Amino acid sequence: MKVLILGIDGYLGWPLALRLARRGHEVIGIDNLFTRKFSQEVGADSAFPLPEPEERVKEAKKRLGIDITFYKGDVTDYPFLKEIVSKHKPDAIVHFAEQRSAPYSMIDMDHSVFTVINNEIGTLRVIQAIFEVDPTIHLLKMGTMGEYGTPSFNIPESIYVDAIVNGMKDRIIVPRKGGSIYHITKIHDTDFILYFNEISGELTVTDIMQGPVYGTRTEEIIEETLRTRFDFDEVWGTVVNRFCVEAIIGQPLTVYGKGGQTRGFLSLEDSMQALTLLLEHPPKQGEYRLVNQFAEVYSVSQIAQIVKKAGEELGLNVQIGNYPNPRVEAEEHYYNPEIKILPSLGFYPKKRLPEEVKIMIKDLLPYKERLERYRHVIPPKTKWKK
Ligand code: USQ
Repeated sequence: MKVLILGIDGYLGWPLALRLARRGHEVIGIDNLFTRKFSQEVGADSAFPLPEPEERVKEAKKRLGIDITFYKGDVTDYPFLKEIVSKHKPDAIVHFAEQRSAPYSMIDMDHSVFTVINNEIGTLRVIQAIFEVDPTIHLLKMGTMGEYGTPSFNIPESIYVDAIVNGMKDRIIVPRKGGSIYHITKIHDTDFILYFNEISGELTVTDIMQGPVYGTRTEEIIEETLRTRFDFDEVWGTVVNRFCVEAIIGQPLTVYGKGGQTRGFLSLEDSMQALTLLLEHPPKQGEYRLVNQFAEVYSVSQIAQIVKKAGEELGLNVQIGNYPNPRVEAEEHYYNPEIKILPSLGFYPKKRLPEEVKIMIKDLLPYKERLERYRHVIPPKTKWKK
């Protein structure tokens, strides 16, 4: 299969490129390198030093014997995007090329506006390129479990649900409630994709609702030079990855508010497993397929306990802190999402959080000095309520 990865330089994009190429697929990637730039904008950097994209491609060839074609460019630049899609005519396009941080989208109104323009125009341009070049291309679109919010009903794994509204029965889109401007852009992406799928009858889509991903490794990351980026600052880092770094540098774990915020997590390795299964088992032509993608459900407080235990077993002194919540979100709530499509394709989580956290801490420990230099960008600063 020929796969075009939009956002190949990112946390998920790079390991997916390695995985697919190693499985014999032809991999082409695009990235505008914005995440590198935006991480610097907030004074942060990846925990692991990142080679330039051209270097990464050379290292992949040298260490794994695989070929990856890289283009620097922006998916919102339509002539550029169309040229690459026309030139390579991929069987599938993986769309990761979005601003992926909830806090970044909430820094101020300019960052909210940027996130909306970047993410929503990017998605519309990808749909346009598919229609104009080859409508049979499978679009694998990264959405988020955060599109659903934290409702008091069991989250179904389908786009429609039968509901009774004001006493009358109808089939409605599963209610969605974003917890940041970033999450709202993902909801709009889903609306766009579903709409064009329905009016055209031919857009073939897998719309992935993925929970937060954690981890430092995949099977292909066998060398320092093949590592993917790893963010831990208050804007770009996600909760498990941040807690591991905090444990190492002796920063009390930054539990926001009551810590009852509950999400469906999965490891980087299992995210790669799931994405590969979905690409290798595409939906029928013209089908819109929604997939919930996570492996284990935990609250933030439970994660803090897991990281504390793992850290202490490795000789670290780990404190659990308590910070006023910079976000506006439910801190204690019901959470029960359905997951059936990935298991039906053979997905089984290979990594579990308690064991994986230990591996992550071990991988990060040699970078302790580098992590210490970024101590000031760890405490929460970006507030939802101004
Ligand atoms: N949290 C803390 N302490 C921290 C960081 C986060 O308590 O130091 C809490 C947050 O308040 C939130 C939860 O942990 O309740 C998850 O936050 P996160 O930063 O790990 O993840 P989030 O901002 O929701 O976004 C991340 C990715 C995003 C993806 C999303 C999946 O950045 O791209 O879409 O996870 S989900 O969370 O299911 O929406």
